[in-house]
Amino acid sequence: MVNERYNKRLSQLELQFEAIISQKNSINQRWNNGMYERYTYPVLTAAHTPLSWRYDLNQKTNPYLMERLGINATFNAGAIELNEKIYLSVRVEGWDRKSFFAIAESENGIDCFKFWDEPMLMPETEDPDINVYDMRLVKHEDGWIYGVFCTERKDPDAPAGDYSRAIAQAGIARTHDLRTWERLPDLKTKSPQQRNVVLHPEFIDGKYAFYTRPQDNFIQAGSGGGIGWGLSEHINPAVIDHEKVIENRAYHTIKEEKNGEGPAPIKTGQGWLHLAHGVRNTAAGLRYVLYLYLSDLAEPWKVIKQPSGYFMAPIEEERFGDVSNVLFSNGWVAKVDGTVYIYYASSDTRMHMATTSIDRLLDYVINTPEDGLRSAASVQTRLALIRSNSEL
Ligand code: M1P
Repeated sequence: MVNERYNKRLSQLELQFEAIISQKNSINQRWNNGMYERYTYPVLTAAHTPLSWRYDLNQKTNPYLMERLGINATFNAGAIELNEKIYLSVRVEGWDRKSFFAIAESENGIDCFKFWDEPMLMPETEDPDINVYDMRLVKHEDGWIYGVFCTERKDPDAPAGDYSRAIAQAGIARTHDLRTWERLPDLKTKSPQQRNVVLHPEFIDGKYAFYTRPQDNFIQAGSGGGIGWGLSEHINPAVIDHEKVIENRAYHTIKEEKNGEGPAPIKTGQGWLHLAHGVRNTAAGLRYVLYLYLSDLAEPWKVIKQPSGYFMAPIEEERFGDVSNVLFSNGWVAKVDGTVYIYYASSDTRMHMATTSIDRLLDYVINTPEDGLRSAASVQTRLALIRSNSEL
């Protein structure tokens, strides 16, 4: 018998889905600060995932057309440009809280992102990952595309009954086509926890270089934290013997609690441009914002410019989600004409994008005053601005 209700609901779902994935995007004119343009609509949400990932579309086995395997969020995506298209390696989180990776592609990188037919099949090591997330995609000068991501497993030393203590480490995989992945051993460092590990795109003295984030425990940086730097002779396996912190946390700043490298840095004539996240505590919980810094071209571990404050913080709907008050970015693309596409997630829920340029980012990092670290110093910085304006 034809189930009319089923058919009607399915066509509605299909229509809604088509409307979502073909939505055109445009610059949000209300938020122009000269540094970048935010776009009006999120580029990816849970509703962008194909219906066939969430619904059993067989009327016989799913007569009520139930969404049994829903998707909770699509966020924290790595980004890469290949064959003039933009590809995002998206953190897709199911209703079961497990994250996995899936590639979404777009012709223009601004709208109409579509997920590939199936999620990524990431091989496991002999110690299976419990959860994987936040992949940074890097075209390395060795010829491979690397995906470096967080692999999380239950802490074997957690006391009985503690089901939240986890160990985070950096998983490493490589590919040539984003479809077939070779999993390499996890990065070895001396730190008990690693998250936000990023592979530098070039060899340094013939070695692989990583930005790391050593941490004492799963959530708190403790005595650790700060963006670290370490070299490894090989990538298979990658082992860092000496890790040094190059971008520190600091009291009463946007990165007081912790910070972490975002995507791999962009090479410019004036140094390596870095996008990172800074975290501070508030009465309402942790607040994650994005900031920029510049490091030396020949010695990328030497930070040469640190503008004060944040570059981007959550606004409007970006403020709300599963983990509210969070902006996080692990993907950006520098195009040949100098345009930069920044892909960022809000509140661990959805993906957005903003456009800017290498010139503007360099102007921002080089000419924005540093943090004086005291209210009186901030007043002096602002007074200098006001007084030079009054002389115009
Ligand atoms: O929930 C906010 C972010 O928390 C973690 O980032 P960090 O290690 O810097 O605290 C990550 O789990 C990240 O995925 C998440 O967006």
